[in-house]
Amino acid sequence: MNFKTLGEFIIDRQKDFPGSSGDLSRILSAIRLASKIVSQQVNKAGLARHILGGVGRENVQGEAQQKLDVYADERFIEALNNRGNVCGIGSEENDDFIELNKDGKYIILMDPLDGSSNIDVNVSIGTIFSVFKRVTEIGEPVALEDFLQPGVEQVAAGYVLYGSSTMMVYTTGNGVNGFTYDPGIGVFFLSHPDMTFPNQSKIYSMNEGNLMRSSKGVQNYVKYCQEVDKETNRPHTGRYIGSLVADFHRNLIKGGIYMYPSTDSAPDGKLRLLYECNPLAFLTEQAGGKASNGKERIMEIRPTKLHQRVPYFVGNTSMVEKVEEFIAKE
Ligand code: P6P
Repeated sequence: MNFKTLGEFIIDRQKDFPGSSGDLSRILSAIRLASKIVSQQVNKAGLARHILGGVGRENVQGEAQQKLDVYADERFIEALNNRGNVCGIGSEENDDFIELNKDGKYIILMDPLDGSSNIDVNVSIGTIFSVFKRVTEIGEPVALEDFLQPGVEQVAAGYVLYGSSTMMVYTTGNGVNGFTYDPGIGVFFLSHPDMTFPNQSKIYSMNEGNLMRSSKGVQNYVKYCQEVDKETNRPHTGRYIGSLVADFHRNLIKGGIYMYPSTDSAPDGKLRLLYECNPLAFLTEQAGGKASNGKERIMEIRPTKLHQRVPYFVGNTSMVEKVEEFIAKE
């Protein structure tokens, strides 16, 4: 096997941070461990009756919490807490942030299992994570301001995709690399080095059931995607899995744009800035793409709430800029 393992890669890349304490490496290793544990359960969800279905309550988002949501949330919190260098975690599955070791230097924001409504129909789902250095004093309890940092301050971000294979894709600000998990030996191998959006792109990804409730600019952009024009590679192809990590990952490899705009029933859109939009925006910019709310760069938005939602347009720069043009003209 001539592939580098994720463990070797993490250690190799520590050289990018001269004088590094290895804390970030330990965090990435904790995420690696938790993703293996979650992957094992996700991949037998159909058989694991004890772990399938809802828990009979809603999360802060008002969404029915799935047993696997709670299971994944607990595994990532445990693994990160055991490393001792994380002072707090903000998670989609918890109303408030969770205080961990007050001597920890880092905070984590995560969606432990995004797209979990797809579990019962065997569609790919994912974990999304974002890592920041705390802004409050080490030794003090973590505070909300540690979590409400703009995306440009992220030190690492990535996702785990539980699909036909389990993959971990992440960045620490020096490009994007993808690792495929071999469950037979319990190791992630570097299978997708230096990932970048391809130049050619013709996939647009949106829940078009929301189209008539979206702005005129978005409606005009989708119409533009559907027009026949050989010159500009149209009509584009519509693809929507309904699982953000899966849609994003396909676009990163094949090129495309993912859109979740604001609608009249969801004026701020559906996706959460801190643990969905920011981490994928960091990966996107590192891979040569663009992420905006239709008007401004996602990673420059100063957050005001832990579970804040934003309209989201992410993918190939040319496609994001084209929809921004239509929005500007509306
Ligand atoms: P809709 C899943 O709940 C999620 O957050 C993303 O994974 C996905 O892209 C989106 O919501 C699907 O939302 O409204 O199209 O069902």
